[in-house]
Amino acid sequence: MTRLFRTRIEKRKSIWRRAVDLALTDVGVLSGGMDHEALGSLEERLLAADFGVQATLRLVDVVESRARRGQLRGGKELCEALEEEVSKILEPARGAGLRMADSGPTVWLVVGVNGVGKTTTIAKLAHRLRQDGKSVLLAAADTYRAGAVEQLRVWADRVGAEFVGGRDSGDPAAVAYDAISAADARGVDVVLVDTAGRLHTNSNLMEELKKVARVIARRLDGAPHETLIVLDATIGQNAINQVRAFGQAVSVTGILLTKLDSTARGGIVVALQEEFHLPVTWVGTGEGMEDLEPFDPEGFTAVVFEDR
Ligand SMILES: Nc1nc2c(ncn2[C@@H]2O[C@H](COP(=O)(O)OP(=O)(O)OP(=O)(O)O)[C@@H](O)[C@H]2O)c(=O)[nH]1
Ligand SMILES: [Mg+2]
Repeated sequence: MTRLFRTRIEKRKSIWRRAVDLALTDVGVLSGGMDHEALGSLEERLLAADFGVQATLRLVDVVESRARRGQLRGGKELCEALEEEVSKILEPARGAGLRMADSGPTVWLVVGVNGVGKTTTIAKLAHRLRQDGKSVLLAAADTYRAGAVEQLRVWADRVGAEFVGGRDSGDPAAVAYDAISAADARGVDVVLVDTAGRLHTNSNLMEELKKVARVIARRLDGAPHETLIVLDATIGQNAINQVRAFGQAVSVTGILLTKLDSTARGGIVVALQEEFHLPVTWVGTGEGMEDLEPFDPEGFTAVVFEDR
């Protein structure tokens, strides 16, 4: 194993170690089982780490029934039981890559509320794609926030991507349309469509987003190949409401989870999977363009439920 590869694995591990610290060794497992207090403490820790009510209840139930059958004799067995059950929850996320078109340009539409990291994550994905030898076009369909078009143009230059931007206050659907036409004409592999941040409660802006998705679908058969919602891992269970609300406007196919470097509540990946069965595909771990990691369910469970 190369040193670089080992360093990357260590970095990934340390992110999850920081982002989900359950301190399971402090949950008292009595010889032959867990008492009421220990179960309560486990439940509290899972909720505090943002596993969400649904996944937490499922996990505590599993632990309780194993304890009742005398299968939990210590911390190691507790960790194994949790790891096994969370692996089942995360199973659909395993190996979930982002879908590419069979031929012609691939279009990924990126949505989410204000400030969650949409534009930065698009830049990071574009950087990855460029490293993989793909040609990329960034479409600035955020014509709403002043400076948004320029922000994406700067990223396009930095990562070596082509760029199509609208005028401020222009029609975002028209930008997406023009971007796909340009990609088609120039033989570009992947178009990443950046959209304005919008509160999921703002119905006008949600209507506008529907129009963007509709126009993309009409312009190119099979597009968008992915509709990715960006979620800020630091906001907790509100992320669940955001997925639900955006899901009513557009058909969300995957989740990009940002700011894992700034949270101790990374259990949200489990809550999201349990609730929506939508894969978390990539996670953001900083502000730089290298700070993006593929989400790896096995790595996650191995680190989070390590008997430390
Ligand atoms: N620490 C950290 N900061 C991040 C990450 N991703 C994005 N940010 C920061 O979050 C802030 C907002 O990022 P943007 O990419 O502009 O967010 P946006 O969703 O496009 O925002 P709007 O277009 O205004 O809706 C910036 O300061 C980013 O550097 C991450 O993974 N970790
Ligand atoms: Mg933005």
